[in-house]
Amino acid sequence: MPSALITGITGQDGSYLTELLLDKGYEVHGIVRRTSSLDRSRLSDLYRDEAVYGERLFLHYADLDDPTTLRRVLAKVGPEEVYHLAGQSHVGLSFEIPESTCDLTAMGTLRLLEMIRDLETPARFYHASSSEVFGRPEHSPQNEATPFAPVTPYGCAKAFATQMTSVYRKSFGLFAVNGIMFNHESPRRGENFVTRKICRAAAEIKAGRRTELTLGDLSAQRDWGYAPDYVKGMWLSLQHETPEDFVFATGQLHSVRDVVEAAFGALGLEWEAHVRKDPRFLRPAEPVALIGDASKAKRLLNWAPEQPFESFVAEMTESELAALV
Ligand code: NDP
Ligand code: GDR
Repeated sequence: MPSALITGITGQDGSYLTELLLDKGYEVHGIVRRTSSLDRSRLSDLYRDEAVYGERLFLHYADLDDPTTLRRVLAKVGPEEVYHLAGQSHVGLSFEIPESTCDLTAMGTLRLLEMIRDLETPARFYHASSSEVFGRPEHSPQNEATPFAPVTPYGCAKAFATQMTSVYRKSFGLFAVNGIMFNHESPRRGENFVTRKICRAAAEIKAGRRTELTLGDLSAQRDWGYAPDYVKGMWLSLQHETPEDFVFATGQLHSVRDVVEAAFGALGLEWEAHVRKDPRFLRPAEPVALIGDASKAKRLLNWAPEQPFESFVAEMTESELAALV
């Protein structure tokens, strides 16, 4: 049975990746940090399944800023593959908490690379990099050769971690891969990311629980895809014969306004009467024209995004509505 260790297993991507790896016959280990609530909602079905939890899925306490714990888990598990997804993943909040964002996301990745380098048989390593490394690029769409120009603390931290991953590949021969992922969403998206926030508000307005949704920049554009498609790319990139960096993206731009129209439209609501702009949600700097060219992933991994924009926005909105009744 192949074994994998996932950092960030309790997050959106970690939970879908766990399901994918279990389906493929892996033994899956995840690191979790101590929190005041034991509610790991995205994993709860697996956690309650006696045939899975404690049999093929194992959780270990550790923290990205506590290297001893990470080293201990790595030594105990001896994974063949490490999927490094943990970090402070909110770009807007990285302006409020830049030091901890950089410590976890940049230094946390370096610490992990150092530990893997020391292993007798180094695990294959996947780093969850981000389109935020491109910031304000000179060319669109962006691919693996596009220079980094981050404009946010989060983007700077990911740029450092991405370049370190490639330094460790080139200098120490690690099988270390950067997946440069553009935005991807699902019903399991964190509640303060814009797609989930919009879909939840649309459902609550439909159910008569509220009347208003406040947002920042409605004209901001992103290349939005569907999270379960992206975790397939993570797995494929570690099965490739050579370690390479890959862009994972849809190649299509949509605005925040498009998300609002799709979510409210899916429930037969007119959005104009409900949406209000609030400068609190504007950021000191925004990346522009982030749109990905995933042709390398298509060519070498046979990867392509499957679920289209309107379809996953509708799925997210319906899931929010179902949770209310
Ligand atoms: P989430 O925010 O949903 O999950 C983040 C995970 O990191 C959670 O499991 C969280 O644990 C864990 N974590 C945070 N801090 C620590 C810490 N100090 N020690 C251990 N674990 C920690 O993110 P996503 O699943 O959406 O994204 C996964 C990764 O991919 C992130 O690194 C993100 O930056 C990156 N990425 C995501 C994209 C997207 O569109 N989703 C696009 C590009 C990159 P806890 O549950 O305890 O908070
Ligand atoms: P992003 O996602 O910053 O791209 O990072 P987010 O959903 O937070 O923002 C997308 C765009 O929407 C605009 N926006 C708002 N955003 C939030 N969160 N709340 C609002 O009210 C709001 N109004 C407008 C934002 O300004 C932005 O332009 C995500 C994360 O998953 C990162 O971890 C990942 O690396 C990148 O995607 C690629």
